[in-house]
Amino acid sequence: MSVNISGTWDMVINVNFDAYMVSLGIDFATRKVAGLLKTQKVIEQDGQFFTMTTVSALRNYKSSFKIGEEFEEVTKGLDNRKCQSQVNWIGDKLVCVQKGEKRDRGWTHWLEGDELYLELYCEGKVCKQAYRRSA
Ligand code: 1AG
Repeated sequence: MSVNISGTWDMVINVNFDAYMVSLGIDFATRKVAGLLKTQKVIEQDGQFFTMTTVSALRNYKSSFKIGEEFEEVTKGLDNRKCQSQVNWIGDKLVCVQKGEKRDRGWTHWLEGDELYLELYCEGKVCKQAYRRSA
């Protein structure tokens, strides 16, 4: 039995997002605007199938995948790179590895109490985010 992280989640904490964006080569002006965003995660989870939509005032980013199956991810509207991505449960953590031009790239989602956590990492930089269920 895996954890159920489905739902609509509002960002409450966002630490080191700027450094993560720098590691992805995002320009200064875009970083300044993106850094102000309070994003929402809309997560649909149906067994092994997931759709995650990151919603913001600037743009949205949608990704769909099946656990354990590599897929081509194009980070459209973000850094616009192609990755060979794969998501797996490692214990109670949902771990994504994004193989591509950037080394050590990926993310991890997990639940802790009532909060959903997300760590986004790229080339040694780690952004830590927390979300609460949307009212
Ligand atoms: C993700 O979450 C990506 C979530 O995979 C978006 C996080 C960072 C964005 C990366 C680089 C910034 C590039 C451009 C900035 C412009 C706009 C920012 C918009 C942010 C919201 C779309 C992992 C998982 C779901 O939760 O894939």
